[in-house]
Amino acid sequence: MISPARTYWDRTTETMPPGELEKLQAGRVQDCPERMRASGVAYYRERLSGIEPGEIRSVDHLGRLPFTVKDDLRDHYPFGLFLAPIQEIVRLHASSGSTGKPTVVAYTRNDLKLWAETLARGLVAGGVGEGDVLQNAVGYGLFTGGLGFHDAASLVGAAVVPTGAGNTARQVTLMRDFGARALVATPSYALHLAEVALAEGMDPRSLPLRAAFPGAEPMSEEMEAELEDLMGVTVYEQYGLSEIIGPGVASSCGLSEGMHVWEDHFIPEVVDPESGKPVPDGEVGELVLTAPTKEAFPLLRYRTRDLTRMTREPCPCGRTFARISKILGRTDDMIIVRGVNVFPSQVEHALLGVEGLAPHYQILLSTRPNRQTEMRVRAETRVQAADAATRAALQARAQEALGTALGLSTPVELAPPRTIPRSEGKAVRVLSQGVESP
Ligand code: DLL
Repeated sequence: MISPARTYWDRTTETMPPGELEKLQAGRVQDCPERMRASGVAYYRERLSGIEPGEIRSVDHLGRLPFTVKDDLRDHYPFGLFLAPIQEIVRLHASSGSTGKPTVVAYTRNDLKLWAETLARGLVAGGVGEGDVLQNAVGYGLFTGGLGFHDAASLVGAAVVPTGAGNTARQVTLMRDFGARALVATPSYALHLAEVALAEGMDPRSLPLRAAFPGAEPMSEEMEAELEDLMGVTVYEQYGLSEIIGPGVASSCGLSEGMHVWEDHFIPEVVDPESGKPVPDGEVGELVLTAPTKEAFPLLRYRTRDLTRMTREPCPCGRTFARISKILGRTDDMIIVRGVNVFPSQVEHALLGVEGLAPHYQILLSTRPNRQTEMRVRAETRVQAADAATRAALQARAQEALGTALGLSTPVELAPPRTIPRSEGKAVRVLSQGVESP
């Protein structure tokens, strides 16, 4: 039953002394390049040609290996990098991405077990177990969210309601009728669910819902607080990506900031995105992950493009695993406006600090040949402004907040309540307009 945190799915592993963890990781990183070499796949042979057999003997040696990037996966579409023969593969997922071929990932039976185990740790940290109804409102299908959480929730013994995303009014009714105590949804869809519940005259706070497990897109502190407040839940944020396994790479324990990386299987490094050199703990950089234990598709030093900070400060929950902060942006979602670097997450942070604005916004970019990118922000108001003066004051406050946060004067358009499109999965916040090819 949902109970306060400090419960573990796998206490021995989750609280492993750092020295033991290092030993475990060392064995795993040693094995993986050898498996790759033995596979006969030309890509691995070439990639590892400068590395002596047995050279990688600890996590500290990982830096000698080249990075893997998304294009490596695309270039070997669909199955070119898999180590397991198709006879051993029991699941395929894919993520579309905005350009080019999708990236395809594969799982053996053991990989599916490993995935459910690591994600189960996150669910149990949020108190989910037997006797709980968990509504799984992320997409089922090629997206890893739906089936990933489904298997993990089944493993911990919760009764899963596999609604997937969409059909929101019905979701809300089911949530009430089935007495869901846990919800999995993207943060933007969780907000939308709360909004629809309120519109149907149902206060989500009066429901048995106790814990939410949002992930798959950035969520500012303000957005998290809004979710907790609107739904009367504790939020346990989840992080992951299909290439590494799906959700279940890192999970929050609710007792400290950030998310514990399940680093017995997913080994994190944080590097300077330009130089690729490691940055010290506490500094922002790009998260690089090594997944040495998967059978079908292990990865060495995969560049996630996600920007975060890592800490090894002890956590009151007793877990010894490193934590990453909220994802602060992606190296590829940075917008350069009049020479200033802007991340959408900064815009969200600034807007949600302005009283009167709802957590729904769009960043509108106009790019014209030989002109600098211009940025406007459309921000939804919580209520219809009573008069022009109130509206103008709110607009001015929003512009000021953005100006301070970004160091850039940014025009703000106010949008009436409930006019910015809601998403069922990952919200689209940045819209490019007037793009012409030069
Ligand atoms: O989004 C897996 C997932 C599903 C995670 C459900 C959590 C919950 P992809 O579709 O491959 O996989 O997208 C991965 O989503 O590189 C991040 O940029 C972003 N992302 C995932 N979790 C978070 C998070 C799933 N908690 C990409 N905060 C990643 C911010 C996140 N961004």
